[in-house]
Order: sequence, then structure tokens, then C-alpha cells
Amino acid sequence: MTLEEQLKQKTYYKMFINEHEDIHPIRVLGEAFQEEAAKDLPNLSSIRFAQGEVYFHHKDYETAIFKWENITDELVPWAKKNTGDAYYELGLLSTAEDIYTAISSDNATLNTEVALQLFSLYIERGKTESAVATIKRTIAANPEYPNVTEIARTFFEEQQDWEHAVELAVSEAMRSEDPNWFHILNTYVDKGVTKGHAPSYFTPTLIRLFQLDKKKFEQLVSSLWQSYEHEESYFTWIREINQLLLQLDLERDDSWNELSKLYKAAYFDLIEGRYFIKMLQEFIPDMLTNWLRLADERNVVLASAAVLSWNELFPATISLSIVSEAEQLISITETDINELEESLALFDTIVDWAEAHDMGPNNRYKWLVEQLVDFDRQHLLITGLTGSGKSTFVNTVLGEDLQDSPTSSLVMFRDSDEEEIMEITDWQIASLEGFTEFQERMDRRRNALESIIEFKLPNEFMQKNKVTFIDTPGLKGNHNDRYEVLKNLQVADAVLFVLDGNSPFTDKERGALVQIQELAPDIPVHFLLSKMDTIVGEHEAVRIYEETKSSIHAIMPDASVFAFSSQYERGQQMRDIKEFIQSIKVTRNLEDKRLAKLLFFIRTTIASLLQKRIDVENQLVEAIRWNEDMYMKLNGAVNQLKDTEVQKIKTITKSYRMIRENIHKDMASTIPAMLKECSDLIKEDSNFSNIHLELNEEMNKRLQEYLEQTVMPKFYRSLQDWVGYSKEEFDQAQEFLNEMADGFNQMYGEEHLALACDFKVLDDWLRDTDRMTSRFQLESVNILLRRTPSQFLLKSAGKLFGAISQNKAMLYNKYKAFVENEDYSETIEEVSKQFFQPFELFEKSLERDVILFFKSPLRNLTTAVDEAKLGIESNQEQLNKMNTNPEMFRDPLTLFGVRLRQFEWMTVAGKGIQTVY
Ligand SMILES: Nc1nc2c(ncn2[C@@H]2O[C@H](COP(=O)(O)OP(=O)(O)OP(=O)(O)O)[C@@H](O)[C@H]2O)c(=O)[nH]1
Ligand SMILES: [Mg+2]
Repeated sequence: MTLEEQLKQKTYYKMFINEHEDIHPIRVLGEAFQEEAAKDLPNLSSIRFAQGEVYFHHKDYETAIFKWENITDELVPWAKKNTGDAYYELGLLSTAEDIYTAISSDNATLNTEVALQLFSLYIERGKTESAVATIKRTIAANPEYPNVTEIARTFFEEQQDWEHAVELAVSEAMRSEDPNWFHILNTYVDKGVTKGHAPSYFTPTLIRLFQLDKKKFEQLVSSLWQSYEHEESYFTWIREINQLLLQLDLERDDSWNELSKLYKAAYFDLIEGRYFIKMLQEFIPDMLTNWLRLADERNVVLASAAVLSWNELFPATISLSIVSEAEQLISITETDINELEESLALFDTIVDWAEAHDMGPNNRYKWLVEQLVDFDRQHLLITGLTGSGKSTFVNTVLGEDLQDSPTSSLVMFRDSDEEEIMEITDWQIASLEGFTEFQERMDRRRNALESIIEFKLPNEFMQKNKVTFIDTPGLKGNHNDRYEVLKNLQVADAVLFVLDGNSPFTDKERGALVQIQELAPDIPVHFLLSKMDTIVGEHEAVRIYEETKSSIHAIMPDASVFAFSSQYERGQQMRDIKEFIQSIKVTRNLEDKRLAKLLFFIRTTIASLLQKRIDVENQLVEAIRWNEDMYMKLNGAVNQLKDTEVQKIKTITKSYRMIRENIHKDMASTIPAMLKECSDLIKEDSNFSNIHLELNEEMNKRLQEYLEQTVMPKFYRSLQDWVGYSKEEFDQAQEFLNEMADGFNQMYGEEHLALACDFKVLDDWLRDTDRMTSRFQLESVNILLRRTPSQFLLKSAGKLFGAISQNKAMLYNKYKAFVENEDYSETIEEVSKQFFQPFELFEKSLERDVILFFKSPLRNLTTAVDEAKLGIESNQEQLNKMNTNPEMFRDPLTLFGVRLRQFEWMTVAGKGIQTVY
């Protein structure tokens, strides 16, 4: 054991023990001390040092300290350190800390030991920062010192101080190249605690690991990749790893299975359609370059195809050598990739994406693709000119009488346990209730070509022969019309072209055939010569058959021609038909052909989505224009309605007021005369002391009679007329509004706007006027009592009154004159006030009632105005969104195109299939 080791372990004292092992060390050292002390120039330091150690081991720390404090030679630094240890053991941590920090020495071991003591002391005192600083310093100064890095790692992990833990692992891995440190780093990455570091932080470590151990390198890259995958730094990581791999000397023979898989997954994820091409463009070429360099056997074809398709869409982005390597690899490598599955996945991604972007569920394409992957059935599509006998043939074969009118949609007949009829359009799938609804659907012409009908029914022929029949509308008209019928042609494995035996193989038919072959050069076409029974004479029939066959064979030598009639005996003919159909079924490479078609459909889908986007944009522009127009017109209508309302309030109120005023005028002219007539009651012998009371009573009575029997009935009639007049006004307004609503609904294309007024108002008026004119009770009015005539007479007649009977004559005259000359205007006022009170209240409510009458139309119009405004705003907003980020739409479709090309590269190279364009 070296001296340092002894000092470190406090076993320095053992030097003194030697042969005295059976004697207690304290005694041995005590004797040595005495012996040394007896010398002339004694050196007691080393013995004291040793004694200190022994006391320390026996936990007599104070004595140990005493011994170590009295050391003077080169052991002083160690003695100090030991003193610190003793204080530490005594629990006097701060003293221990002071002592440790005061030690200065050149001895690395001593310094490290002191540092480690300080480190644990700091931990115990909770001074984490000092602990970290100490351990870091120690590692920096003496990383090789036993256990130091291990102590640090344990400490950091316990503290969950991942920052330092990762730093330590990285620097130790680099320094020591110890696989264990790389492994520890890898576990940190897997734990997810390295994400905070920028990807470039690990680059040097990765380069070193690549040189040391390629498998471990791959593993660490994989862990890092996964850790960054869902982080913001993901693209930075990809750029970094690409740069790194480009520098490294990758050999395909090293079989980078894991990396190859990672590249594949990442590449496909990136081009899924979530990112803008602008973002991808800068690193995808490097990414593909690396992928091709390291792709393992399973992926080499895929990687090559990826390189080639990317390079096609973004020319010259990938280096020429990589492109030609890809071309080379793809042509010589066998692949077990399931292209069909992969293409289906791509198709699903596209339709899901389209649906998520409001472009509908694309049911038609989905359905067509479903048919393509149904390998259990072959699809025989039947076409030909209108009325050539297609549906009759299908009926005969199926032994069902399913169609008797011209066919308007594509109908696929397929055997199934249960009958089920579905109508499939791009936006909807509907189930048709039985044969009647099917028939109705066939008779409907509008948009019929946008529908596909799938007619499932139990049928032995189709089940046994494993075919489906696709009946189609007859071909007529020009190229474009025919295309509408033939646009689903790709679903067929073989085409059966039905010719009318009476005029077979006309120019029109030849034209249609050329179009079919242009659309689908790979689909075999065969012929059915139908209505053979209508040809007179067997000889003639045979001649026509042979002639037609040879003109067909002149241009299509492989086509079969079958003579058919719905009138032939079914049993025999069915045997022939069965044989015929078996003979025209596709026997070779059905799956490959279907795959080519699937790729074709994917391309068509992408193209149609681009078109849909343009359509959507146009629709938005149109919707905005339309709504703006509506907004203007509706606003005009609101103003018109408000004007009408004001005008109706005016006329109706005015005519009502006139009635009231007329009545009032009548009353004003009638009442005074009527009251004056009461002077008849005054007789010379009347009792003048109470005549005024009598007169007052009589006048009230006459007033009551007059008002109730003359005025009221007249008023009643006038009001009836007035309600009638108002009704006419209202009717007129309603008519005007009806016309307005009709005009708008025509523009809406539906019964959207109703402008019905509330005629209940008129009923209310009738009821109210009835009630008001049915009865009137005058509350007695003071006509003569208010300006007491007796007083007046008293004043003028003075003392004569009452005392002299001759004066009666004078009173009589005075009374009479008074009654006859009075102007009664106050009475009229008072009576009118009483009489007209309810009518005035009613008049005040008229305006409100007319408003009520127009309330619903006005509300509906305003709502429509708001709708139009909203229509403008929301469409505009959508349009803006589309226009500000056109890449959001275009980019994913372009990337789908990249993926599609990739599969095409694989199928073209791998299987020699022709791509269908
Ligand atoms: N005599 C006779 N008449 C036939 C034969 N095949 C069809 N017809 C008649 O020809 C007419 C048209 O027949 P369809 O089967 O409806 O013809 P299609 O080709 O389906 O017509 P579209 O669907 O309109 O294109 C009907 O009146 C049938 O009865 C046949 O073999 N013999
Ligand atoms: Mg038909």
C-alpha cells in the first residue's frame, strides 16, 4: 500500500506496529513515542500523527485532534484534513468546513479527499450549490480519481439535477470513451430528460460513439430522435442528424435497420400534409439522401422510390449521384412491400384529409376503391349505345325482371345474402327502400350520372361465377356526354360492349370504342350481339354474326363475340352465357391490374380535390355577391315597409279622428238647442224656489237620451265603416308585402321569407268599438247649478224677490230668457269630455296597434338583412382564409402526389405494370 493510500485510510500508524501485532497499538505507539522523546533531536510528529489515527479509529476524536494539532512536518496538510474529519465526526460541521477550506496543498489526492469530504459536508448542511460546485471542480481537476464521477452521478440523479447529470454523462463519455457512460446517457435520453438541450449538443458525442460502436450509435440516435419527435426542436434535430450522417462514412452493409425504420416513419410523417412544403423543402433532400445511403434491404426500394418521386416534383434538389443510385437500386432490388396496402393507406389519408377540409366524404371514390380491393369478384361492365339491350341482358342473366326503362345511373349488381339497394353520391350514401324506390331513382334524370347504385341481391349465377354486373346508361351524344357515363370505367375488369344485332358496329359504336380504349387501354373489351331473334331467318342471323365478328377482329383480334337474344330458350342459353363469361374473365395479374387502377384513382382523386377547391372558391365569391345583392334589396324593403307603416298610421288615425270630430261637431250644434227647448218647462205658476233643480234634472235626462239613442248608434255605424276602411288599407299593405315576399323567395329559391301581418288587430278594434258604443251613462252634469240662477236673479231682482207675488211674472220672464239665451258651451265641454274619454284613449293606442300589425314582417325582414350581412361576412372570412394561406390546401395535395409517384415508381419498376394516366 502506498503512503498516500495509508494516509487516506488513516492506516499510517501500521508502519509502527510491524511485529507487535499482538500488542495494542496505543501501547506500541506510546512506547515508540517515549523512545523517540529520549533522543537528542526527537521527531515526534509522525508518531503523534499515527497516534491521532488510532484515537480516531477508537472514536476518541478530541484526543485525535490534540495529537494532530501538534504536528509540524510535511504531514501537516494531512493532519489538518484529519482534524477536519474528526470535527466532522463530532458533528461540528462548520468548524470542519473552516478547517477543510483552509487547507492548501499541491497534493492531488489530498485535495480530492478534502473536496469529497467537503462535498458530503455541504450535502449534509443542505448547501446544494456549494456541493455541486465542489464536485464539479473535483471532477475537472481529477476525473480519474476513484469513484469521483460515480459519486457525482449518484448525487445528481438523487437530486434529479438532470442538467448536471446529462452534462456529466456527456463529458465523461467523451473523456473516458467508457461504454457505460454512453449507456447512461442513453438512459437519460430515454427518460426524456435531455430534451432541454439543443440537438447539436450531442453531435460530438454521437460522432465519437459512431467510431466506437455503430450499434450503440444507432441506438442513441434512435433514442434522441424519439425524444425530439414531438418537441419544437424536431426540425432542428432532423437537420442536425442529417448533417451529421452526411459527414459519416455509412455502409449499407452495416444494416442500419433501426435508422432505416426511423427515416421511413419520419419521412412519411412529414409528408402527411401537416407541414408546408416551404418548411420541408430545405431538409427533405438531405433526409432522403441519408435514407437511401442507409436503407436496409426492406426499405431500399421504398427509399429509392421516395428519392425519385421527390426529385421529380422538385427537380435538382437531390444530388445526381443519389438519384442514379436510386434508379439503379430500384431496378435490381426485390421488394416484399405490400403496395396495395400502402396505396390504400394513402388513399385513406387523402379522403380523410379532404373530409377534414370540408370537401365532403368523397363516397364515390371510396366506393370505387372498395370494389377494386374486392378480389373475390370480377367486375363486368356492360356498355353500348342507348337501347342496345344492356339491361335486358343483365335481367336475363340474373333471371330477374329488374329493369324495364332506360338506365339512368350506373348500377352494380352483386350477390349477397340479403337484398339491399344503396345510392352512393359524393356527399351521401342513402339506402333505397326496395324495388319501387329503385325504379323511381332510375326514372329520375336529374344528376343521375352523379349517383352510383349498388344493388345487392341473392343470386346464384353471380355467386357461382364470382362476378358482378355493372349496368350503365346507354352511350349517346358527343365525347363529353359519353365521358360522363364512362368516368367510372376503371372499376371494370372487363367490358362487355352490347351491339344491337339489327345494326351492329356502327360508326357511333366505333367512336365509343376508341374512347373506351383511350380511357382504359388495359381493360379487355368483348362483345354481345343482342336481339338476335329480331333478325329474320337463321341464315341472315349467322351472316350478321360472322360479319360483325370479322369486322371486330380486324381491329381487336382478341375480343370474343357472343350472340344473344332475350327470346331464346333460357336453359340452353344460360349454359352458353356461363361459358362465355368464364372465358372473358381476367385470368392473369388481376391484383396488379387492380393496383394500377387504384393508383389511377388516387391521382384522379387528387386532381378532383384541386378542382373542388377552385369550385369552393368560386362558390364563395358568388355567395358574397349574392348576399350583397340581397342585403341591398332587403334593406330597401325594410325602408319601404317602414314608410308604409308611417303612412298607414297616418291615414287610419286621421280617418278615425275625423269621425270623432264630426260627432263632436254634431253634439255642439244639437245640444244648445235641445237644452234651450227646456224653457217650455218654465210656467208662470212654477215654483221658482226650486225650478232650477227641476230644469237641471230634465236637461240631464234629455242629454242622456240624446247621447245614447242618437249619437251612439251613429258613432257605432261610423266606426264600423272605419274598421272596414282600415281593413282595406291593411289588405292593400299585405298584398304589397306578399308580392315583396314572393320576389325575395324567388331569389332565395325557396320559401324562406314570410311577411304575414297580424290581422288580429282588426278583431280587437271591432271588439273595442263595439264595447265603447254599446252603452253610455252620463254622470249628471251641473248645467244650471253651476252659476246658480237664483243668485243671479237675487242679484238683479233684489229685494223684490219672494216678497211680492206680482213679481212672479218678472221671474218667469227672467228664467225663460236665461235658459233660452245661455250658450251652454261649458256644458258641451263637460259632456264631451265624459263622452269621448274612452274614444280618446282608443285613439291613442292606434299607432301602437298599427305597428303591431306590421311587427312580424318587419322583424322577418330585419332578420333576413342580418342573415345577408352574416352571409357576406362569413363567406368573405372563409375566402380570405383560403387566399392568405393557399399553401395550406395546395401543399398537402402536392405531397400526396409525391407519395403517389413513389408507389408508381415501385410498381412500374418492380412489376412492370403500366401506370394508368
Ligand atoms: N326482341 C328483343 N327485344 C329486346 C332484346 N333485348 C332488348 N330488347 C328490347 O330493346 C329495348 C331496349 O332494351 P334495354 O335492355 O332497356 O336496353 P338498354 O341498352 O338497357 O337501354 P338504355 O338503358 O336506355 O341504354 C327494350 O324494349 C327491350 O325489350 C332482345 O334480345 N330481343
Ligand atoms: Mg338499360
